[in-house]
Amino acid sequence: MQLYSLCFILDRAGSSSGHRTGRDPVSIIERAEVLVTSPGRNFVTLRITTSDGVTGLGDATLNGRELSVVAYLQEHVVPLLIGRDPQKIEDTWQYLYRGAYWRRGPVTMAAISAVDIALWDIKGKITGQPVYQLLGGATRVGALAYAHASGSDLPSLFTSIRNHLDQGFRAIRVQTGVPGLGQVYGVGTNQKVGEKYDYEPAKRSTVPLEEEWDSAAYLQHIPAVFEAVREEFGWSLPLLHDAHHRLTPNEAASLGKSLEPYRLFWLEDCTPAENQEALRRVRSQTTTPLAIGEVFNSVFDYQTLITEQLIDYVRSAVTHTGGISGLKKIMDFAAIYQIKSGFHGPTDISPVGQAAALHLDLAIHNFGIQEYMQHSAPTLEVFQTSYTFENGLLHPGDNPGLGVEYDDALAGTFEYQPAYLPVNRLALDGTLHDW
Ligand code: CS2
Ligand code: MG
Repeated sequence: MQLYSLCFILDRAGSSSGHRTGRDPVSIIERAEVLVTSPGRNFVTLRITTSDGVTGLGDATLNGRELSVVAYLQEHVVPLLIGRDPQKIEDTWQYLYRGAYWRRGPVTMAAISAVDIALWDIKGKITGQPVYQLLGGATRVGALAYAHASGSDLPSLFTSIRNHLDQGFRAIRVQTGVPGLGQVYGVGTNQKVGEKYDYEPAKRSTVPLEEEWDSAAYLQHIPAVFEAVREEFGWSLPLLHDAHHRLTPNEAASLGKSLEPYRLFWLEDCTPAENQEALRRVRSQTTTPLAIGEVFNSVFDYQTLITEQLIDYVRSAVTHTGGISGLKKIMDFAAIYQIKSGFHGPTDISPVGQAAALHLDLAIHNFGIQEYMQHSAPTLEVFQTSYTFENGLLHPGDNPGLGVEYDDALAGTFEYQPAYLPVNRLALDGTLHDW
């Protein structure tokens, strides 16, 4: 994939963005590059460079729709950034959000998120501070992480759980195959003892792969899985589960109720939540904690869920909900209703996005837990990170900014390849179902 980069050399006679708010900036945005690389999976990164040569990175990856964000950035955002004051993060956010006229949506908000994250990276470098210090400093020594454990059956699931416990994880998400069904969401290849978890649902293909589904078989199967896991691993290990949008509100209520004896840390995406009121049904039937929001991209997607306390955790990715600025506003709103964070952190959030999430995790008071799926070795060679994972806790590190560097030469050797998330069809009759 050709490296997209748009370099506007500023004409001192005037900026291309035509803004005039306040004093003339000390330095301005001089270059913005949209970088695509694919070390095992596709990533889109925005790099902003100021006239002082300070660079900031933003994660613009939208899994399976990457090139739509590339185009949005390249055609409609980068030209507006050149000449702007890189320190005016909030004004730039509002300029790109309100100025677009066509508000919200995953593509627009992924682009705005990337700009926001890159500008916080720059502000950290200019001030010599890690971003979390600029957000009010640390309110915890580290962010509790949870791992993805899975298996096609109980023995392989137990091996996967043990592998992650041996790595130091202190919270585990549990996903298994469903008897009678083929590949389903969240079940990676069965791990051998000590083997790294490997699951990339967005397979490189020109059309989405198809998986099959049967909600009745799944609802029948899952409670016994958690009974066995509690039997094997005890009651102090926080366990999470992702229903991945595949149930009706009534099915979700039934699942939440059937899992109550196993005291989950959370049940995630139990039912599609565009219809936020659907969660009233689930909430009224079960005390199993609920996490929702990884496909959301604005505070309005949460408004009923938060004000009616229909969820316990905000699942958004910092890369899909307006960046550090956007997600922090949502978390400050959620804090009023005693709702905590559970930020999205699969491998389709790049190390830049993961680092941005960790700075927020450290700074906000209403932190809950952080997803940590661990990127592949090639990915971590392209993106050199400073975040650490010790004793089950993640820390972003104390380098100025986000603490991530990007290796252009290596990134350029990994060509973009089309890749799509799967689609789901009912095993019974092929009806298209939520994946
Ligand atoms: C999943 C994601 O991590 C999760 O909770 O829901 O892995 C999701 O399937 C992917 O981010 C889709 O790209
Ligand atoms: Mg999920």
